[in-house]
Amino acid sequence: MEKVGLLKRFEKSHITFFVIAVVLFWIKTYAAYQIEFKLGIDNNLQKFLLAINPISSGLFFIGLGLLSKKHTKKIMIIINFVLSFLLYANIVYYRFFNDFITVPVIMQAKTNAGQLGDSANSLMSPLDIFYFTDTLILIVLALTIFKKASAKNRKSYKIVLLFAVTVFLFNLGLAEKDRPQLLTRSFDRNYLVKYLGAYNFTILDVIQNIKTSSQRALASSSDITTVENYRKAHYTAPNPAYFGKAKGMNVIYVSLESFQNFMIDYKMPNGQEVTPFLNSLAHDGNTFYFDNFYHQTGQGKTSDAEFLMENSLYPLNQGAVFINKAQNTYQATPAILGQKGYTSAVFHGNYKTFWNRNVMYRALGYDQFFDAEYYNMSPENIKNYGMKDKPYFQESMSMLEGLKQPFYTKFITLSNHFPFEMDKQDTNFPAGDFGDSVVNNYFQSAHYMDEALKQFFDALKADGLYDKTVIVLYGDHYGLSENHNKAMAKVLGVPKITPTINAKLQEVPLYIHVPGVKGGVQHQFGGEVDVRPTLLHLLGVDTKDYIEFGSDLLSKDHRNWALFRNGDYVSPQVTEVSGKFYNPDTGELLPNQSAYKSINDKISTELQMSDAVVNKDLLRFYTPKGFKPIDPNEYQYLGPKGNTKQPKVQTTGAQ
Ligand code: GP9
Ligand code: MN
Repeated sequence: MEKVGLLKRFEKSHITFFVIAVVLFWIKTYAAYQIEFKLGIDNNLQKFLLAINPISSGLFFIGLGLLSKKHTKKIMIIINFVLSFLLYANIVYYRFFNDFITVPVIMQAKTNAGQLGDSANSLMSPLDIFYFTDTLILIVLALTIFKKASAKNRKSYKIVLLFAVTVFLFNLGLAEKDRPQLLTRSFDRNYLVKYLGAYNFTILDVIQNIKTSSQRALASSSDITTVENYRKAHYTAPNPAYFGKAKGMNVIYVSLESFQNFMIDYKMPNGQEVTPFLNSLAHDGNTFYFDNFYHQTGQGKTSDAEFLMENSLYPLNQGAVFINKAQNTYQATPAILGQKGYTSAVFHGNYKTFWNRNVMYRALGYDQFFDAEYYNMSPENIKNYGMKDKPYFQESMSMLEGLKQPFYTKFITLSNHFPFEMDKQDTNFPAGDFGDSVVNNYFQSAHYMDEALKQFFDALKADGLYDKTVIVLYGDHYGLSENHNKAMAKVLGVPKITPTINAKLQEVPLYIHVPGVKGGVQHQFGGEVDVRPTLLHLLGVDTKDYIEFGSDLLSKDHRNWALFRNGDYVSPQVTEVSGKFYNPDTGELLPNQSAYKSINDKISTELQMSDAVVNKDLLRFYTPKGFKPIDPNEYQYLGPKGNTKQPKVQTTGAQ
């Protein structure tokens, strides 16, 4: 009898409810880790850490309910729901970006709100209700078995807190053992989640963001001197054979949405080329085509690529520069060329607030921004994020022709965007058959983009612009994330995607067409950061006085490597992935790993220098010779009725 009574009392205590809540939360989180995230678990210690890392968060947060005598269960359920929501948001985000949500990403969500809807829907499934089952079970338990349970005392939270901290320190200690400097060298969010868990990651992220915003406040003009010295030591002098060869010409940049280099010359099983136009351009001998060129974007995707190309600075480790650092001082290409008589404009079939472009373009010095408001956004003309590439280029022509020459322009395509679905009437190209609908679709949308580009080139030839314009085409970032590696192995005809193949999949094509200049296939390694000095040198603008991190791809002294924003590295001899060095040709680990440690130092310094410029807003302390600092307030994009460079007007500020 007594035993049964004890059991009954035990069952009905809040502590039991709490323990059940933590255990369910733990199981759910661990299941999510296994099902949703590819964290690269290498050894038993990592397996163990992954299994225990949700415990401290569960104890700490759900335990907060114990502080209230009256509403213990209610608070625990609410906290459980909030944590479940955070986990689920990370899951949906990861399904697309292969990455975790950070504070700046949340800021972005505000800016991009409403337009991400379609992508998000395609990433969710009814089965996802599983990630909320623990919350549902707790609600049922609270209303039934534990209905009458009442709290005994509040002291229990102190014990729980002590327990949570101990578990966390134990967890951190083991993690640091496996990965020294885990917290300081946080280039890769996967590592933090793998070792410390998705929830602790968010806490660390919040702390880190508070730290970065204080960096700007604490920076002073002396900070730029270190960067200036670094820059001087790494300046690559132009190649006299190309310097000024495009002087006075117009410039057209085309951002090829999600377009990866493996597509060039790729043939479908029936022998059909996917991108015949881009293939012919790669081999026409009159265009520079770079076949070892890498994207270096982070969470800011398209906008990060834009940032790299026009500033020759690296984007941020977290969030988009376009969103978080749009108030900084820049010395970007549109501003530089603007002071040399160029008119600058962007053409994009999406609304101007996306990626905070309308604010950032002012800081970059763009005279005009032809956004969705200038296009016929009828239902048959739009898909995904905006205008389909064919009507987009077609409608852009009259606006382009209306610009005062010489012009510096950027076209941002959209059709080849995840999930790469096409309207039936827009394609008769066969989809792939690789057992993954996203990968299968990719071939159709890339083919469509290729046709649109051909049409654009034909239009430029027809109106005579082609012969006086430098045209730069670049893939902005990968389109098929690691989540599709199984199908990608089939696409590439390899048994599996190894770390070196995966690094190679980050290649995007770069083309530079200069009228009257012989081009050809270029094998040197480089990345998006290198394009600005290459272009400015072609236009006859020396870059010596600019704070930039790229190296002219056509220079004889071009450095032959590229780094990725997560700290990985590629060169003809070495591929570094997550701190391990591989032979790029065989994919095997290189013997004597420690011999390559200097690569790590080289890339860390380079990223730190660039990050200092961006995070501390250092360009406000530096003006290159011959450059006049621009005032973003002088640029406004008022839509089709009043879009022009304006005298000082009130700014709205998007943040
Ligand atoms: C949206 C377009 C796509 O305007 O640039 O952005 P992405 O999702 O590729 O960054
Ligand atoms: Mn993009």
